[in-house]
Parts: sequence; structure tokens; C-alpha cells
Amino acid sequence: MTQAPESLDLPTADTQERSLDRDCTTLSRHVLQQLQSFSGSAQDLSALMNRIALAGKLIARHMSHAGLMAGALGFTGEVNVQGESVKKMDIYANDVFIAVFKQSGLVCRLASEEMENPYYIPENCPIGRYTLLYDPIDGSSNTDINLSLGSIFSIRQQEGEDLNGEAKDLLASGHKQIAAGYILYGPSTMLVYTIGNGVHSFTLDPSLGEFILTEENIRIPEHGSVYSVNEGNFWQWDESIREYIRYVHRTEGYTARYSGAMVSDIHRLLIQGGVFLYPGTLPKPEGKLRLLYESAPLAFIIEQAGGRATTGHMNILDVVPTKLHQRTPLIIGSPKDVAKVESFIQNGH
Ligand code: AHM
Ligand code: MG
Repeated sequence: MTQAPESLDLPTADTQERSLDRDCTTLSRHVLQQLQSFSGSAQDLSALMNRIALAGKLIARHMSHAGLMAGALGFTGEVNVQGESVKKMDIYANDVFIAVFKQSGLVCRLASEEMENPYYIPENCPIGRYTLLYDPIDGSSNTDINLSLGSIFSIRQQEGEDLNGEAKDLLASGHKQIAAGYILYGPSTMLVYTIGNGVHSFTLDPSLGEFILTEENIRIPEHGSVYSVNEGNFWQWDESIREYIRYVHRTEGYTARYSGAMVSDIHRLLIQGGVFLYPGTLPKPEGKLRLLYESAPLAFIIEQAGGRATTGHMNILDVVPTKLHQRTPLIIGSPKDVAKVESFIQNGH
């Protein structure tokens, strides 16, 4: 009888079972495993994540064909509440998130970068105690050139009755988030999420149409070589930020990466370490990024992975907004790199 050489690692029943188990670890199953419960609220959260995953799949599918379809790319001609020109893809993705939560009984309100006021789904409101905050397309300037894009999401539980439709309970710190994450539309589509118990990534397997677990309990490196910032704004920053940038220029071991879509840039930092900055500028001291559906969810992810996120003066998750679309400066990433930027802001070196 011929025997297989020892170096030919043939799958044993055990390795096959483990690999099958991993292939079956879909997002909704993972949420239930994380919560170690089949309670009503655990089922809700699992169903919520499943709907967000569906939104991600629909958006990824649309993007993958956008160059071949009439009317999928380019601007709509409208300007949104942020004063930014709206792309057709922004509107499509915004509507996808609304559509997946209709008739879900889960989400009563959705608040997004593209809508001045929260959107209510009245049929869900009697029982749907969750609110979804989201940036449907993060990095819109990459849309028409086939580069990486993202979606960012955050889930909060509704507090109070919100009878006047003012959604005042959303003006609370990032500690109120019960789940947050992002979808990265790159060479593959990935979904990264936290429910306050570590950070986990999933990759869309197009042949299955499912997000399958890629990595559990991701830890951001303590320090990384990448600094990620739009240096075109150099002369509009405060002197302390300029000094930090001069410091990285003259210090060996730093390298710059900036994609124009912070989901991509922050995903890189999550895996390889480093720091992303979007500081305030002279005309806009509050910076560009919005707290509730951009900075706070990403801060939740990065903190859960062992990193930090700050305005330069306070932790992002402690910031209490006074309005829905409030902006904040953002410095986020590996703990040592964020501390370095902070020391320039607070002590000048
Ligand atoms: P958007 O959600 O309207 O696309 O804006 C957010 C994006 C971030 O993804 C990115 O880091 C930043 O804006 C880029 O802005 P700038 O071109 O000013 O560097
Ligand atoms: Mg954005």
C-alpha cells in the first residue's frame, strides 16, 4: 500500500469540521454567539446586523455594475444638508438602508448624512426601538473612479417616546451605541462590527451571498508607521498639527497613506497600525467629519480593538452633540500614535 508523504497535510475529520464550522459562521450566527443568548434582544440585534449585511450586499452589487449601467454614476445636481454635491450613488445607498428596514419591525428611525432630519418608518415604530445612524457612502469622491468606498453604521436604542419627532435622545454620547461598524467596498467586500465585545471582520463570499467570519477579536497594533491625513490642508491647520506633521517628516519610519475614503484608511490602521487625522481648519475649526454616523462608530470600533479616538482634547466617545449633523476633529488609530498627536496639541511637542 502506498502511503501519503508526511508533508502532504491531508485534511483530517477534525480540520474539515473546523473549516466547515468557520464557513457556517455567518454574521447573524456570530452575533448570537457573541451575546451567548437567544433572548428577544439578542435575536433583534442579530436580525439588525443581517439587514445591514443585506444593505452592504445590495450596494456592493450595484457598485460592481455601475460602470455598465446608465445613470448610476455622477452627480444628481443636488446639494445635501452638509453643503456637499450629492452623487447618484449616495442617494441609491441611502435608499437601500431605508428599504431593507421597511417592514422589519426593528428600526423606527434612520438618520444619515444625506437627510436633514431623521426618517421615520411609522409601521415599525410601535415595536421598533432601534435607531440606525449611517453614512451610506463614505468617501464619495472615489465613486466615479472605481476606488474603495465604505458605509458606516451605528445602532442606538431609542430612549423615550419621541412624540414630537425631534429625536432629541440621539443627542447623546457615543457610549450609547449598542453596535457599530463599517462595510468596506474594496477588492472584496468586508463588514467589520462590534457590539462592545471585540471587533470582528467578515468577508462577502459572492458564491454564497453571505458574509463569512474572517477574523475574530482584531487588535490594532500599539504603533504603526502610517500617518493618514490630507496634507493639502497644511496651511489651514493649527500650528500644533503642522508641528506634528513636520515631526513625522523628519523622523525615520513614517509613511503617508490617504485614500480619500476613511473607511479604507481606518481599516488599514486597524490591521497594520498608525494614525488617521482630520483636524479642524481655520475656516472650519470643527473639521469635516460628522460625529454621530462617522467619528463615533469608528471610535467605538477602534477603542474595542485597543486603539484610541480623540478630538485632540477629549475622547470622541465622550462628546455629546448639540445637533444631529455635528462635526468634530478626529484623531484615531494606534494608542501610541494618537498619544503622540495629542502631545503636540496639548504640549506643543
Ligand atoms: P463623505 O462621507 O462625504 O465622503 O466625507 C467623508 C470623507 C472621508 O471618508 C475622507 O477621509 C474625507 O471625507 C476626505 O475629505 P478631503 O477630501 O477633505 O480630504
Ligand atoms: Mg462620510
